[in-house]
Amino acid sequence: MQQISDTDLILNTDGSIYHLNLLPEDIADTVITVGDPDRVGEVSKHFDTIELKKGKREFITHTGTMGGKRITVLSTGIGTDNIDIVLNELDALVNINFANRTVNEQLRSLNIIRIGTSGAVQANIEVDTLLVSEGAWGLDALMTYYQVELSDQEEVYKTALEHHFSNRYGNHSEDDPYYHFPLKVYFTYGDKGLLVKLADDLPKGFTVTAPGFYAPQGRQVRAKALMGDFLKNLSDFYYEGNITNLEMETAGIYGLSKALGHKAISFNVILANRVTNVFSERPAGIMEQYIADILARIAKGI
Ligand code: R1P
Repeated sequence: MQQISDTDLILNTDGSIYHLNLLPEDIADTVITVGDPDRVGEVSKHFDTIELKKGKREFITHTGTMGGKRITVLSTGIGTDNIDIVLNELDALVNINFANRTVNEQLRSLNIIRIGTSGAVQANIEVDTLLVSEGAWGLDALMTYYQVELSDQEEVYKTALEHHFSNRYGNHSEDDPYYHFPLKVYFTYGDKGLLVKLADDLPKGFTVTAPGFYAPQGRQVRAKALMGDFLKNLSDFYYEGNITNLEMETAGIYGLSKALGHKAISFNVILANRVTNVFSERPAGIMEQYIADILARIAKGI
């Protein structure tokens, strides 16, 4: 069996995985991911027991039990570059034998549940609501580095958004500043089983994962955005539905989970409405409320 090299899979001297600083026994089969390291404690304070607290850089992990079930909460930091590290290292922890550096014959499938914040791009989605991503487009480049077989429907969604953008920003003359727009888009669904088990009664949406927070999400502060009307061009895209919200991790989580055989779902706490320009008046309180709600769903559904 082929061995994975010391630099493809880096282990620390104590045998833990390089960035997450975790040993295989440190994680549960259900892993909640949050962007903000401070949110880890806000989740684990609801656990009945906590057996482990570890961390390195922005990757803080708590593992414990809730209603007799083992559960891990882990912070990813911001962006799909971090998701690349988190998903590959979580997978290595459960599916690679660190002693002989080979892939286990029996593969384990994790439940990966994102609890994150997000901005709505439709006027009728109110701040302080909870929205679940049925699927997500990645406008970042992460999944263009992996071979993932898209379903026919995923291929159709991917192409539909690419066509929409090239109609708006491409097909112009060479001296048009938008002509060289380097759009790379991918689309992946969340896990249908988890969507049913944990979020059947919740509003679903289609999410765009952006590779940045400012111009890549249509914000104009000082650095001048290249693409005029970017937010409007996202909002008015329609293919069997609109884009509902923008954030920075979901498409990477869905794409890599699919590539590695894990199940993923992304909960978005809507803190901003980008069309009406309203921001939540109680971002911490509403997140606290939804953490409790989502944990109750996990306790019941998984
Ligand atoms: C940007 O402020 C961050 O907030 C959102 C985005 O996806 C990005 O990570 O999620 P989190 O609140 O989970 O970090």
